[in-house]
Amino acid sequence: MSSSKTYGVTGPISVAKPSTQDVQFNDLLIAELKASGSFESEQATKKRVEVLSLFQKMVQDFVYTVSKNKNMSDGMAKDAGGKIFTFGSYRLGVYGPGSDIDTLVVVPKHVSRDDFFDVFEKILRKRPELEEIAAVTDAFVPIIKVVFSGISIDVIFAKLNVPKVPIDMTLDDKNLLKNIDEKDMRSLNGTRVTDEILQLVPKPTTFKHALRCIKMWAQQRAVYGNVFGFPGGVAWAMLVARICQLFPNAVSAVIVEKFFTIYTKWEWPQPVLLKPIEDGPLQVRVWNPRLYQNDRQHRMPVITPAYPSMCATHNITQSTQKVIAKELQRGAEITAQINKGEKTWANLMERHTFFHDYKFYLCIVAGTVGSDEDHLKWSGMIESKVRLFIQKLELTEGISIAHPYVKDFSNEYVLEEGCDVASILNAYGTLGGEEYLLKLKRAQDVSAEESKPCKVFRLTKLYIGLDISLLKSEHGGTRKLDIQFACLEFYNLCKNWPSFEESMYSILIKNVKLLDLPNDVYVEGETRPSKSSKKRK
Ligand code: 3AT
Ligand code: MN
Ligand code: MN
Repeated sequence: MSSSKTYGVTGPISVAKPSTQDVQFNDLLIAELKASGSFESEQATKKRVEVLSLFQKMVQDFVYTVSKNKNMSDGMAKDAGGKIFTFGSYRLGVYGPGSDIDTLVVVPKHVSRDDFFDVFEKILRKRPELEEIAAVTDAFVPIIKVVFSGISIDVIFAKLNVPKVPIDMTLDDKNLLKNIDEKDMRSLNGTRVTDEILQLVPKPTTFKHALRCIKMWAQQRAVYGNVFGFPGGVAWAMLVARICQLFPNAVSAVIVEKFFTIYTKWEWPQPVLLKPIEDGPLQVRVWNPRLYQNDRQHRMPVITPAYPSMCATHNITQSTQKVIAKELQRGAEITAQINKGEKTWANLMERHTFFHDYKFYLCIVAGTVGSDEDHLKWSGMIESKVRLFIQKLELTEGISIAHPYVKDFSNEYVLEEGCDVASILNAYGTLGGEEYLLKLKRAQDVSAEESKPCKVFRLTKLYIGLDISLLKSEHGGTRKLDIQFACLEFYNLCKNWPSFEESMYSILIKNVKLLDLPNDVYVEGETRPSKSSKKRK
């Protein structure tokens, strides 16, 4: 079936049907996705569907219970409804064996967020399938995280200003956003955006397979992750969706190829839009670079389709943009070669070489003497600020790229007698420090009973690769790079955290040369760079 409807803000570039060669090209792509474990088994997917239908029942049970408590009649309490929606990779149809299910519980106006964290949580706790549960009531988007029948499920909540939420309810009507609070609006956003994306692509299956490929590529190449200034899942999805609109009849492999050729030529900061930006009934900001100075600073804007439209890539910095551009270029070259039979899809997905590529790295170490939860808050806060540090580094003379790595590394050591926090902090993150650290007791190697009397020092490290352009001073000699100012500002920013306590939390930024990178940043089978390897920039 070919599509005649026009999708997006311009007409298609080509409506050509796939050639025999396109189909072969595509078969190879699907085979590669299967071989690398992108899809889960049919049985596992069936399990997800069953769990979701059970959750739907629990949500109705929840709304019914609260309604009855409010003295509603049995009929009215039943009619009040309640519905579970999904978003994230599950909703987009690009989930793998390790994915969670992101869900949204939507309820009518007489059911409150407090009821969700009380009545609904109790309903969850009663289930024998429940393996883990953690509620975070004070987050930007409050959430209950559970592991249920072996599946991780994130549950968020939204209350609508309507008397009932029937089972056939959809969330596309923007008037539903009237008179609801900000937390509810934020919670609704994920589902509203993913639902719209799926409606705005001509062939959902083609889109899903192409997106699986781009997600895998972006993860392997370490250009996936909003926190550190790269596009996240939703942004990559919209980028792929736009290409699907431009080539409505193409197979996934061609979409992937066009993805690279089009985005290597894209004239940023021209935005990627899936439909014209809509006005709406609320006093909320809609992305508009003509109106807002802030929005003009977005380097590679990718705009969400659901009202109120926002930029999903506002975190991209000068450096991460350069890194993304280089990866897109590589993708364009390799897909062209795959087309000629000179390379394979597996070549496109080869792992990045971040820990080989730079002569100099910075390592940010966050340490906590305290609970796991304390450390998660401290290190999470630091991670969320790394982007600002990157921007400061970019302004430092002599730095042409400050490239953040998209994953952190963590460890926990038992503080026995004779080992101190400062020495561990100094040793962590370098090859030179490894010998010292190996002698320490790791918390994961001792039983809870054994480590109880001792304190545990928890550490997380993050790496930034630096591309340094040599500086010449006025007198002809080379000037030293001075990152003191950027570091100092970052220390201050982190230590200004309201829960900061000098006795509990530490942070240290260190210079690490390529050959002094520790072993744990390399994966099995990856050879460490050596003095003779000439791969360095
Ligand atoms: P997986 O297949 O689950 O790995 P995903 O795309 O579903 O990939 P997540 O489950 O992490 O990724 O996130 C789903 C959506 O939830 C994406 C984003 O809109 C929202 N989200 C994730 N983490 C946060 C967060 N810390 N704060 C607010 N929203 C978040
Ligand atoms: Mn998810
Ligand atoms: Mn999730």
